[in-house]
Amino acid sequence: LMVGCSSGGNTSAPAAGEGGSGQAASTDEQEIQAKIGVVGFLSGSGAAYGEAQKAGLELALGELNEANKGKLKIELKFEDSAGEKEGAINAVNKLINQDNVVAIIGPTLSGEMFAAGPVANEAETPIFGISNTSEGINDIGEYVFRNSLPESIAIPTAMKAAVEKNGLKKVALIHASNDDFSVNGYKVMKATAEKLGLEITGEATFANGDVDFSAQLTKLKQTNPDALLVSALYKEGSMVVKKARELGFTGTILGGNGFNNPKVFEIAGPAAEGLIVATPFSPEKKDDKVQAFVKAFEAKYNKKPDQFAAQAYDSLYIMSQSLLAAGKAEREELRGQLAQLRDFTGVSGKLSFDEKRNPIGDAVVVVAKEGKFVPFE
Ligand code: 1QQ
Repeated sequence: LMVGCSSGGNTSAPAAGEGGSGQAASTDEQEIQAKIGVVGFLSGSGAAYGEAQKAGLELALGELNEANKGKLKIELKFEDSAGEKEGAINAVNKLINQDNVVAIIGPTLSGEMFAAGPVANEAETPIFGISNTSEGINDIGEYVFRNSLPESIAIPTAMKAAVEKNGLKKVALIHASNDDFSVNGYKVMKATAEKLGLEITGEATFANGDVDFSAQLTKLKQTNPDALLVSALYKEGSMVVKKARELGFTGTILGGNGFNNPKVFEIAGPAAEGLIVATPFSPEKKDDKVQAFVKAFEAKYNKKPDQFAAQAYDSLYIMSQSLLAAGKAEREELRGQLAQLRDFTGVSGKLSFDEKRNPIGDAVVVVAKEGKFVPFE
């Protein structure tokens, strides 16, 4: 295995692990040089997720390197996985073995983490999911962390609110059967429907990459549900919403974490109106920390941050805090500090972590209204 050290090769700081004794000078306080890899869905059908994550990370990077001057300098190395398991595995291997990163943030999709997480875990390199919401992510191994709120918390929150306010009794379910996240979300939706005593009138599936959903939606509409529950990524999910409205479905539509991106409004257009989703982050939240983040994000990018940007932003603050506590950019020490995380308040809310490093937090329920998500109340 590689020595678990990282340092910026182009700086004057001693490069621990690169020849010599591998020891940094201990006489004076050296600025810690930490190279962190990022694996993101930066191109392809879900590129808006990766773009939001990159924007959130780069905003946090600027703030942290300024605030930590003389103590810690973080460098980010981005790799594009294009949302593919193979791409994520290759990126993780490269970051660990070639770039010698101290930790990895990402990959974006749960399915990618299920594929690439074991590689990082085997190489004893911390890997930190910022958007992996499926059950079982932390079971990959003790080097695997995440700050993304699981669907098992978010979806029941949204469904309970929708049942209460919209009086739902009968629901139909549709999901992408070739995506781990969408399958997990569907399972949570189904279990929650059963728990809430809702009648399931019908179920249908599609595959990521599909563009025609009329057959499935025509059939589901005929079962006369009060609500359509959609577990999908934004591209297919938004097309499903659009088609359901085109076919004349007027009931409630509720989706999972995949819908928490402004692309939904671009793809679904006015058909997005009324769509209900749960998220740990809302740029509307009346909280000083959230509003300072939204302001800084808007100043830098001229748009509001979404949940993916917020969780990415928070993750670098967690990394910074843990690296400073570790006192060096070393994989094992960093893992130890991350594992000690018991609670953290970021812009995406207050999180606590259970003994399996799973985040526990509150979701807010939002509804699409005139091109943006607003609190569902
Ligand atoms: C997961 C998700 C997706 C919506 C991330 C883009 O939550 O894959 O777990």
